[in-house]
Amino acid sequence: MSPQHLVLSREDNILHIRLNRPAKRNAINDGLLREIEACFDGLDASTTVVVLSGEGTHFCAGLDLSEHKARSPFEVLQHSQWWHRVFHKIQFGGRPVVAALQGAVVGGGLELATSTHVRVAEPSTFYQLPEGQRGIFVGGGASVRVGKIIGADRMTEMMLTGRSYKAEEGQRIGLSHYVVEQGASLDEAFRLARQIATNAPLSNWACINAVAHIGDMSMANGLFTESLTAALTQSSDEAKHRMQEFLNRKKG
Ligand code: 1HE
Repeated sequence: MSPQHLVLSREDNILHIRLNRPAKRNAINDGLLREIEACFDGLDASTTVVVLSGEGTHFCAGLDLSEHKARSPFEVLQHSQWWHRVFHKIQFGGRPVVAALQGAVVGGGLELATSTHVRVAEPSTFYQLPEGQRGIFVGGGASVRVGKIIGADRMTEMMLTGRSYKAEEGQRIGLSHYVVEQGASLDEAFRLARQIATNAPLSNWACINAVAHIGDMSMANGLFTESLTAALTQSSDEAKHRMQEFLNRKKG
């Protein structure tokens, strides 16, 4: 069944997932989350990189507050864990995900953005965690992912004061990796995605998975895991072929 809240398209091995609820500023309701999950569950070998963007003037306004209903503590816990599962699939699905950002990247929208690997922002982009103002707490992984990027201390201040970081400041603290001209984030995201698609898929998989997991380990376990990952990648036929290709190159 074709998705209702997403537009999907493809350029060679790059899958473009576009959040498509611009009238609601791409707020994430259960339907949209379900469709994002189905997309990442359904990735096949022909997809080596994903570009994620939002239709309209805002990337994503976070949790769809109009879907709020009284839930028991256990139901809230399960709902939050569903968000975690979906964003885990984005971060660890083995495909680099490049996000094109503009306008609001707030609440659950920031949680979504920080589950991607490369983030390109436009000057209109702003980042906020307004959960405190809404009387709730983050539930889609921000305390781990945003906390890791900007630090627990800065995230606490951001939530307490409702502070909004503009595009340039956001780049400075790591919320995006690039800031480009207004209207140019999607083109730049595709340019980067095409570049990433030329890497060996196994190396991309290792960059995504090993770096994040090693970051959670002790030094000894991290170094051991790095060696195992090096063993896996360097002994592949593709690595041998690519290294030989480099050595055989003709200098112009
Ligand atoms: C929404 C949502 C939403 C817009 N849920 N409907 N997120 C927030 O607290 C952010 C709330 N939204 C905003 O602050 C603003 O809408 C924006 C800064 C993103 C955009 O402002 P603007 O002036 O362009 O649009 P607008 O007029 O505020 O909104 C346009 C429509 O989108 C309007 O609906 P309409 O039917 O009246 O036209 C808004 O109601 C609707 N809309 N944002 C529902 N979020 C896993 S836990 C995660 C917890 C969180 O994410 S908490 C943060 C929630």
